[in-house]
Amino acid sequence: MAMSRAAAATGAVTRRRLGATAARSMASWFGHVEPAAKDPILGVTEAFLADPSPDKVNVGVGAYRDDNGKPVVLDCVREAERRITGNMNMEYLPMGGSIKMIEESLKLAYGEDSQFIKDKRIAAVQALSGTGACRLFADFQKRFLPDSHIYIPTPTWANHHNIWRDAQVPQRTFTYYHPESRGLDFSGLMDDIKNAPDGSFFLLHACAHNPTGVDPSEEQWREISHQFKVKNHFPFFDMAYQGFASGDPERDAKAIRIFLEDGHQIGCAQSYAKNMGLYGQRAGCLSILCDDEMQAVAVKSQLQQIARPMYSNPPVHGALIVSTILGDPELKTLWLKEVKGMADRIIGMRKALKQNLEKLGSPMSWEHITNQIGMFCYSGMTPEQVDRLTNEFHIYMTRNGRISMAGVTTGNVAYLANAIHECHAVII
Ligand code: KET
Repeated sequence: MAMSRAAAATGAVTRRRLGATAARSMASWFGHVEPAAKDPILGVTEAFLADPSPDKVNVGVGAYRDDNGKPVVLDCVREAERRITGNMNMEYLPMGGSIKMIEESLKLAYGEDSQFIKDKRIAAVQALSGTGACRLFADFQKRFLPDSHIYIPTPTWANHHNIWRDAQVPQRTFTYYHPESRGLDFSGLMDDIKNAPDGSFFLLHACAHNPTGVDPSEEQWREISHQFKVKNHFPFFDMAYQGFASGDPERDAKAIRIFLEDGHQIGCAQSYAKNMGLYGQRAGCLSILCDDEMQAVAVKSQLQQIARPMYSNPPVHGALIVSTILGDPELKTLWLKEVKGMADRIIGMRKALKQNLEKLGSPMSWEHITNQIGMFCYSGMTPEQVDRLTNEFHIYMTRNGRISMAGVTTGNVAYLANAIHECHAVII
């Protein structure tokens, strides 16, 4: 709104009276703002894009690429878009998002015939992809259980720390990975579950743990679930890779189903970034299983109230794509085939990377490359070795040694293996 002339004049007088010092500080409102640290994952993409080398390889961000290294739009998504075009309006979605998309998401996570869905016991809202779902939950946790903590696995997706930090929920960590075996530290994990105060919140990766690619076995999940019951802990599942672990979304929901069978109340963050390739559409869902329908209505209304001043309501296009695909048996079948295709290509690249390293005469064991699952291989390389890979070979990856297998292709796998061999295998 334009300022009246009188008000502008008063402002000018006030500024003169404040004197030179105040004027200087007014001129630099943000002079004290230091540049933020680079994001450990998305910062890698920025560095990759800035590198002019024709040899460069990006195995940083967990984003699927085809065998030519190109981003993929799934056929089911293209078909859904074709059906949507000209058929939609641009109205706001409700604060909680698309009801249809939420219904379909719940079926994926909780099971097609879930009694919890029938009993309307699940409070769920469409979220800004997996990140937004986690953030909404963290804010909800802070608001309604202000004294609670969140237990986060070591290691985890770096952004988990930021999300719960910004929601002002204090964090603790629990043991997860066993560096020597490059597998799960199951006894350490169980000890930490037992030693946490009763009724603690735990963040669990539902499948395809990021960054390690190491998941508990079904039997181990059962033991974890049992111990959660004994301790009355709350499991919050981040499910960003449903379908990417085994190639089958139903199988990848197994951990959640075990917890449900055991009578836990759970929270779940779902993302369609990876499994539908909808990265930039920000399509996801947050759900919380409640005691009964009345509680679910209350919880949902509170989640909406958290969303309203933050972004008001979620975007419509990605939600429509999701509900169109999952709501149509033919498109859903196509989607399942395409998810499996992506998972299989990654599994193939794991084998190829391992074989290439062995062919080079690497004396080390590379079994973990094929034992680990999902998008990532947690290579065991040190930050210094990763720096060498980047500086000498133009290979971009996170400094924790994580390789996004989704960025490995028939064309770059030999180059990658050779560089790893140079920087890693011979040093240790
Ligand atoms: N949880 C996990 C475990 C995860 O790896 C990601 C993304 C997300 C949630 C969030 O995804 P969203 O796009 O908000 O649905 N991970 C990859 C991308 C990123 O860091 O943003 C990654 O680890 O490379």
